[in-house]
Amino acid sequence: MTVNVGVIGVGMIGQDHIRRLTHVLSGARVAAVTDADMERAQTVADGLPGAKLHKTGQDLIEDPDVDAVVVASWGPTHEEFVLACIAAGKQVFCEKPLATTREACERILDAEVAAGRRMVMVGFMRRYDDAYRTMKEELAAGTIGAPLMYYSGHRNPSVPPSVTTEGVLVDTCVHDIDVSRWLLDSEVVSTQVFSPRRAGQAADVLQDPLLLMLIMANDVIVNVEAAVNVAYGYDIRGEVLGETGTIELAESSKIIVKREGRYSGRVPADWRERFLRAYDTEFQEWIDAVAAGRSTGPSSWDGYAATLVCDAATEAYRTGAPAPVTMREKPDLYMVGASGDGHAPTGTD
Ligand code: NAD
Ligand code: ISE
Repeated sequence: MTVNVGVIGVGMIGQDHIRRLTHVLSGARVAAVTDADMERAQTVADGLPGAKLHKTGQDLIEDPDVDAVVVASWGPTHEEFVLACIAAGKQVFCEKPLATTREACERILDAEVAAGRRMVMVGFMRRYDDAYRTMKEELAAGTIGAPLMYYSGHRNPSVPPSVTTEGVLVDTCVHDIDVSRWLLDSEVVSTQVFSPRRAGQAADVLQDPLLLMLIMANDVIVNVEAAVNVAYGYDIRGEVLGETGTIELAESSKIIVKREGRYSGRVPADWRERFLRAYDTEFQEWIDAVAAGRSTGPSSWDGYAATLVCDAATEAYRTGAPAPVTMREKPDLYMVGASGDGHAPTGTD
């Protein structure tokens, strides 16, 4: 079966996902696109033989020729489109964030629970990265005993001057928050934000770097370092300290060159390069699940949890004090094994 995918939002990541759906992966084709910028949508549609152009996301979702939907528009628009997909009974891949407020995420949880089946996958692609997956397997195997602390380094070469400190917590640290919950199989119960000496090249309004502490329900403490103007490249780091050893992400360069008494490797330019394979795997698993009539991957619950932690981190940054994370009870639908989620445990109670 070929899954006919409709894509809402054809900006930077929307176009990258269209490229992989069209040229890299199997079992899917892009059948329809839309964007608030109709000129951009038209240009993208012109490059996709047979793809329809819709005026709005709602029109695209209602199109009977669209089997499943990718939402890659701006964060505040996600709730509307995800709810419409659930109402239409269509599987939806939603780029992070699931939605931008607690209330919006809860409306999505309520709708999915009322529908009685999972239809939403959130784009937390790190869970599909080989290195992170191996790290999780080693942790589960008990190779280094119980995890005690986790360091998550997230460095971007630069960000546009419009990016705010809150934006870094919500848009960048959200990945560290999700991967921490997933790796450590535990929810975040409170968070605190520290402001180190500012980088001279950061815009005046921006606190860069940031240090975010996450206290997990299982007492592990996570130390997230977000630095978004490091200039030298896109550098993602991770190290778990366990009772009897450590596990860390290796350097991602494919080769190391040694010459004239020095050695060097490539630092990825951006998230597209660093997580290229992870995005491919993420989408292939989603397509395969949609074709098989089941759900997979990070759920609405995972999107909800991440948004709550981002909210708490924003509050902690504002006050300088620790901020608690309060969650509603986890519905049965999101318990491991309850929804056909064959891998990548999301049972982060
Ligand atoms: P972008 O600004 O390049 O593209 C977003 C597009 O959505 C634009 O073309 C815009 O016109 C369109 N849009 C906005 N509102 C719309 C609406 N109501 N209907 C239809 N289209 C609408 O942004 P981007 O960098 O591609 O980010 C898009 C989403 O992907 C964001 O939620 C972002 O957080 C997420 N993202 C995820 C990753 C990741 O690593 N997983 C990386 C980058 C972006
Ligand atoms: C971007 O939106 C992403 O999701 C990237 O993965 C992240 O590294 C970057 O900081 C964000 O702006």
